[in-house]
Amino acid sequence: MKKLHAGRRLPVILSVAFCQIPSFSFAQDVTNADFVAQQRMILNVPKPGYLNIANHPANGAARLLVSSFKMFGEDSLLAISNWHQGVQAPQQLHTEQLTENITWPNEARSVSRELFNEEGILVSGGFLVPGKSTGAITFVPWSNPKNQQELTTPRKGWFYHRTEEWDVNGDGYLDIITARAYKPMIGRHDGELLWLENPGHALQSGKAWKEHLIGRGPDVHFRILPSSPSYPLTIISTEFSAKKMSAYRLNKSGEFDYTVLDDSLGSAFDVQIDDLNRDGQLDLLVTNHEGDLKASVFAYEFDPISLKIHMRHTLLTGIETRQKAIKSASPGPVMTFYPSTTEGLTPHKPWILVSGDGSQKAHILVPRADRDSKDWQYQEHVLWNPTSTVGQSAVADIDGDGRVEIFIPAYDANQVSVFTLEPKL
Ligand SMILES: [Ca+2]
Ligand SMILES: [Ca+2]
Ligand SMILES: [Ca+2]
Repeated sequence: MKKLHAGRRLPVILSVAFCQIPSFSFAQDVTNADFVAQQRMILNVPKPGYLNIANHPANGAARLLVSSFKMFGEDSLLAISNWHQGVQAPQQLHTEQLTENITWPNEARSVSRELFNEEGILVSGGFLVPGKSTGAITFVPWSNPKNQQELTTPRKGWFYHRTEEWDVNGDGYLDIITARAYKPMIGRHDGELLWLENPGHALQSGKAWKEHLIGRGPDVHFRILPSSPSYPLTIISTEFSAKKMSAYRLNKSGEFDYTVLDDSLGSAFDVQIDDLNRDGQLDLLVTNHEGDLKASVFAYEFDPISLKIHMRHTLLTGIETRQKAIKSASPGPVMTFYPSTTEGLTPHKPWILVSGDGSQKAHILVPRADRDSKDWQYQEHVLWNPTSTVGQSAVADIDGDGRVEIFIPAYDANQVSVFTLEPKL
């Protein structure tokens, strides 16, 4: 573990367990996979908002990255390590504060070594609260996290949630695609999808990367369609303020064509791309973020070439927002995952983890008919009900024992709960 800077606050530790809490079972309708979720421990972590898993380049060992932010004072990016004995022994875990110099860190994720010629974490930051609304995209190198580099030029009141990489201009250097939002307390909101041009040889110059506007509207989340010879660079974006899901596609003249995919889903929030029903065709997995019973999780069957939507399926709706603060809404980020990495135990269709945000729960959606690609029904299970805002969760077999762990952040409760999915044999 890296030594902290002299004079810095010590890293916040740690982890008191509720080990072996009585488990509950779910997936009783899944014929080939039947699992019990065991709550293994609860880590005490200040204001955890976004979680992610990253492998440290030195030894490949998994780190749980925690983006920790609050209304006032310093925010921080934490890395929790030593998991090889950790799920049984929470007192063995180490928590390292990688940086406290990023304003309101949102998504933090490992990036391709190609981008910066060294391993590190790319952090999207900022949020609409006063004093924290001017965000940035920041690279934090594993070798020296204090030597972080901002890739964006500060722009007052604009903040970022997600990044992806793609060589947009085809010069051989991966660029960064991101979206940013402008949401003053009073006045007009705005959103921009943009790409940041990798300067190549000037990587370590410390200068911000050149910004190129792709389009107005996308403000929080997006995903790039997987590369295909059948279509050029295509970005599926959510437009939270404009209440739309849309697509931007690079055309031959280097501009981006715009297509509205759905303008009736409410305030569009997260989007992921996966083949949900395992019919061989990619689908879109999308959440909105609504304070009333419109709060939903949707799946879209679509044609990635024509970008025509064939069918929208509502996987979960009527999600109750229990958080009482102004603008509270549900759900938050969504992801697909498999409950096991062991051959023979892995179901055909992926499961879905919904971070509830204002619902104050973590919801798991299990396909009702694992082998029927025409069936879009899901059984909802509440994995955890911490009565606290639930931020972005993470899934990985973190200790490498073949059983999958699920990590859920409870923001207001200053807790991260760790579950293991046990196959019922
Ligand atoms: Ca490039
Ligand atoms: Ca499909
Ligand atoms: Ca495990």
